[in-house]
Amino acid sequence: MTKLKIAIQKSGRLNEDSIRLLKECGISFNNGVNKLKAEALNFPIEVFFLRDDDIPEYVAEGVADIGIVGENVLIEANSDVKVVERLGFGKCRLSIAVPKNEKYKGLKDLQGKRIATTYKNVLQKFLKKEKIDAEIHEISGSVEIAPGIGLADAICDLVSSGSTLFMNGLKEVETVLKSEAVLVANKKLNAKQMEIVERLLFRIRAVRKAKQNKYILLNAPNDKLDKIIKLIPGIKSPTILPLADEGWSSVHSVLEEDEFWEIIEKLKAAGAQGILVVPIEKMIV
Ligand code: PRT
Ligand code: ZN
Repeated sequence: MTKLKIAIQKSGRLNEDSIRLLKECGISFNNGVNKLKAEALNFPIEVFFLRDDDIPEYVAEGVADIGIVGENVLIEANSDVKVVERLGFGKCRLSIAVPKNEKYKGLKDLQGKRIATTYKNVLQKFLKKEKIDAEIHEISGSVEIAPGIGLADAICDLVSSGSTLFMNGLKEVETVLKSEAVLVANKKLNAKQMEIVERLLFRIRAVRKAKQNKYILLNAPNDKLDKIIKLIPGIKSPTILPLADEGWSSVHSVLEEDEFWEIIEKLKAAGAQGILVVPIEKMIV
């Protein structure tokens, strides 16, 4: 039987979310503590636990068929793989930061400066595109301390909350790249392997869609139903069931997370009562 080899990060920021995603897709396997690989028990995949930096090349060379990796690592590595899906976790940005007391008016201020980074290739391309001639110092870690020890005038590093920059007396001045975890695939998968990728993708999309939506139940007086129904579009249209209490109905529907609070406020104002909001586990539309 054909099995697909998926590479995920062994430990680090993407490890837990990658494992969680696969488990939410109903795939069970052992978590890979002190292990290089684990076989799924109920889905034709084998999970490889690797350093994130190795994943793009392993997938490009077919050692693994697919992988989960940060776009930042992928773009830096410039490997020949296909991005099949953006996964919505591991979000961060690759940014340029300078000492916070430095006056910074724009990219021209970086001209002739020394910038420390672990993302040499991405930074080089960015500076070239912006026609800035700066000196790139490639270092392998703790980039944020480089200006403090006189190694560089600026840094280019990943930022999520910004607290690392703040604690090191730096301020973010330019975004070079926005990144999130992506599912990548080898470009030469055969039809059988692609079929497994499609099955996995179907599950991933159902899980992600469910997270972006909530199931909502509420009671409404019948004379307000029209107004309330207009507020909640639902997948097709809301389900309306009569309550035992005459003159009242129960309305069931699905709301998107983004517009959720705004709609709840409007529903209350329109006369809805007993509003229940329930998470959705999987959503196939
Ligand atoms: O051991 P391995 O090589 O596999 O892991 P790693 O140490 O190289 O990577 P890891 O686990 O730190 O990050 C894995 C991936 O998570 C990255 O490639 C990004 O795609 C993603 N990611 C998301 C981040 C961050 N957010 C992030 N904030 N990766 C690193 N950081 C670091 C950043 O480098 C800086 O040191 O966190 C610090 C800044 O965080 P804030 O919150 O203070 O801004
Ligand atoms: Zn790494």
